[in-house]
Amino acid sequence: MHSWPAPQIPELPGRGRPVRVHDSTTGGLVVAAEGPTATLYACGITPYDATHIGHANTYVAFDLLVRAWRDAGQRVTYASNVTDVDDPLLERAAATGVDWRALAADQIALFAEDMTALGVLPPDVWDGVVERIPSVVEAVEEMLAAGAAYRVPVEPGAGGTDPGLGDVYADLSADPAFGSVSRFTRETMARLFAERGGDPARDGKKDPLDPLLWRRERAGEPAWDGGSLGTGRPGWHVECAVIARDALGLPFDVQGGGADLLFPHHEMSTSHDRVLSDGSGPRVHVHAGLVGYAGHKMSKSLGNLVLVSNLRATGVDPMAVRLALLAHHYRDEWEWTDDDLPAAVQRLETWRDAVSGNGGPDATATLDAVRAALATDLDAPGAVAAVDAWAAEALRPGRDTSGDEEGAPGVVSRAVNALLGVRL
Ligand code: 5CA
Ligand code: ZN
Repeated sequence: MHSWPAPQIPELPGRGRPVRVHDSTTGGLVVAAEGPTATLYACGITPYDATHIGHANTYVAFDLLVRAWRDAGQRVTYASNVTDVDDPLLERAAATGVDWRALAADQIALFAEDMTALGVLPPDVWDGVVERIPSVVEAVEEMLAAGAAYRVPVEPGAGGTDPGLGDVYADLSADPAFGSVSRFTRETMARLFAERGGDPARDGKKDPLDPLLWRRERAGEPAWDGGSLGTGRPGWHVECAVIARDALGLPFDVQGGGADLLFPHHEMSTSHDRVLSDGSGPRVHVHAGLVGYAGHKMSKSLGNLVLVSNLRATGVDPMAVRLALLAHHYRDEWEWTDDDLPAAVQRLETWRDAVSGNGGPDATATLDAVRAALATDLDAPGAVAAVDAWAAEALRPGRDTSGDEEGAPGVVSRAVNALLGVRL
């Protein structure tokens, strides 16, 4: 798929330092990518509803990572997907009487508009699941051949003209490292698997946690040629495993998403990565905290949404939306309130005021503080505080301006743009 247009990233003096992030597996800070190149796979949207503040928060978090890597001189490849065929999309399309492809296309276009407005860098590789089906089929065939997957009979009427082939599930017992990403107990895994799209009660599975790899054709559902698997469509986790592997190779540096993806999604996709390779997967797992609204996690299925497109439609400056997100650390769980936006609008105005002057206080320490904050687990609030302090000094009435640097406002403005993605 074509991703959205890339914003310009201004040049900055000097260079950022190596970026460390919190690894969900170990709970510690680790260097996100060693060496001259850096690779990221951040899970993309399921396009059945519009981008809400929670999604935006997660994509802005990974955008900060890409920007910090680039500032540190690393060559970045960022890959993402769109889950453009999945149960919630098909259900929403059926419920609203829209063709599922049209619903997906509309929501993907709206997402791209929202990301463009928020100054989020586009992925270098942006693959829809429906574009990668032959590759997923090959991977599932490979897992079957390796004894890491098995077929489960389908109910009468399912399976098109070839009902005997059955659905295909991963055999988790073939992967001794299963569980090593989340390190959750079996009990927690069982609860989350049931809550987050798994089918623990499906008859014929060896282990209730075994995830679906290939779902045979069902009446009223789209299906693709699956070669020796028979007609059907891919399971969720294997899609991301294959898209990431095809785009980045294995191992790659960071696999990311919102905290709801740690288990089962990233546990399962990493298990598939291992089985499909020599045991490699993502080196680091990074998860953004879930944003809530009105007492619950903001979610398309609950409907408690603050939509980026609605905010834009009411004339809100998208840079203020972005600043509202940056006021929270990406790993925090927080709730969007009516105060978030006015505070960000005020800050944006102050910053714009402060950089509009001819000359200002020296910006070297500010640039360094912004870089240091972002290199330490993408601490956007720390970076924002450093800019706040410079702006407050620049605007302080009666301050001594004799030592002002002519280029300082430009340096701050470019740093805010390049590193925080906020255009002043
Ligand atoms: N298509 C899958 C991933 S392969 C998916 O989870 N799609 S999604 O549209 O539901 O979410 C897109 C991204 O936003 C995911 O990284 C998800 O973890 C994140 N996300 C969803 N809800 C929230 C929320 N309330 N707060 C923060 N991030 C969220
Ligand atoms: Zn994913």
